[in-house]
Amino acid sequence: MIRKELKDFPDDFLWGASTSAYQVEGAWDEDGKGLSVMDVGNHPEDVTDFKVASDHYHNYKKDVALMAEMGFKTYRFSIAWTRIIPEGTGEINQKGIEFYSNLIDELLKYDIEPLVTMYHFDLPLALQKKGGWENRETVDAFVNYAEVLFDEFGDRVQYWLTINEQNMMILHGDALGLLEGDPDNVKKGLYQSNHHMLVAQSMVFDLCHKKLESAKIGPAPNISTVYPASSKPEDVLAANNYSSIRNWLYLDAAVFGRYNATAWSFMEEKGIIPEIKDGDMEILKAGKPDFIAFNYYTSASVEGDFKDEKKESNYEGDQQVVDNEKGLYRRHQNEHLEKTEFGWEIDPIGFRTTLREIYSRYNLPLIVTENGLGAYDKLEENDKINDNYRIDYLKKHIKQAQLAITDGVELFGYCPWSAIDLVSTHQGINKRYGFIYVNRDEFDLKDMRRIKKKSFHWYKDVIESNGKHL
Ligand code: BGP
Repeated sequence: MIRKELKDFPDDFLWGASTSAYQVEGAWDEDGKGLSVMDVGNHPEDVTDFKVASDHYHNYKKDVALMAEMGFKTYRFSIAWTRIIPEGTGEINQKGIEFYSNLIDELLKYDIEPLVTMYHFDLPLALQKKGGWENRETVDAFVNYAEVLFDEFGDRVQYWLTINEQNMMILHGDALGLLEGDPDNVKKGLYQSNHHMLVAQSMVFDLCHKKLESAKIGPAPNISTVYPASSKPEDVLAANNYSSIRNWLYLDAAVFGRYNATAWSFMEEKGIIPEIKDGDMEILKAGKPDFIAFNYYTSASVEGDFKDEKKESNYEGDQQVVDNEKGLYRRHQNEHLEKTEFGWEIDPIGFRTTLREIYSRYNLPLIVTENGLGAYDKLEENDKINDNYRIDYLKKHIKQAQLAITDGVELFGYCPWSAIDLVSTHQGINKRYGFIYVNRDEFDLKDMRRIKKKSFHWYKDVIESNGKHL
């Protein structure tokens, strides 16, 4: 095989890392913050809730200083809607504005570009009580909230992300603590919610461009390449089905302003077509993203053979495990991939393929807003955390990102999950992802001190060398 000469990461490449408000901040009811669905969600009892999390709210200066020490060019964080507008609509909470304003200033002090997610799973509870995203009024509430963010922070924030992992909220809402009961019974409402989110997102793209001359905005779904279990045509078709329903439904709407035909026919077949109001499709067409942000942890594999009915129910309540859709696709165990301690398959080459697939389909600049490995890190003597497995995972993925750049993909940033340890969506604080260790356990808050992991020093060197030292 001919070995390609690798292209360098661009000089202004945005190296950084990510977090989300409810998973890292804590201070769940302080300074006028309203309740979000995450504060009251159906959370597993054997792991911590999100009330204190990593207490970033009170430690943001310390945390940002550590990010600066690593050399971050960007920091992707989310704003808690309920800190800004506690009830989702209506009154604005100045203390919430102040917190994010200070955080942004702190980042800019170190020349770290803020990359802001407007909404990362934590819908205001007040809106949920009125039907959440199923209620059309939530569209206006989101647009109004976005306008407040643009007015308050638009002078300092250049990069905006609308909705984190809309596709995972629709496909795996129960794993994320968003839904109760049998997901099948709520599907119709979900796809109505999905439509409203798509409309709201497009309106916000448009609003951003109207209000802020040089700002850039994009969606942030979780995108993974989908492998067929074999070259059997049924399997290939199943992979195509799953990719349309999992990936392209979301990005086709965000970028092309239309529904993906395969996903539409799936909704038709299931009787879950959303109500589309006059003018909605025009709204979808009008709002355009400037780039695509996406999260990638692993690839997916499916098969299309449904003869063995016994294998039908496999649902594991995890956002990275395929939930079978009878007659369309069924999860396949990819025997070529190793797994993390938490059962997520590790697939760096799949990352390169995913980057290529997205870029060739949409031709927009890409930024990776999550990628990483959750593990039970061990705090050893003298405050050492030897997270070699994390370094190995990230190294392999960065290598593949560079190969994708060499393939011609326009990639302008990489933000692994997560900058600092935080509470996982449903598996607690001990499923750790950070470069910075937070000294607490599920139910013992200890001293919450920050400790640099081995990966901290490694990533610092990666950034310093612009990806040359891996
Ligand atoms: C994504 C979410 C994040 C994050 C990550 C890791 O789906 O956007 O919020 O938590 O997955 O998942 P987990 O926390 O379940 O390990």
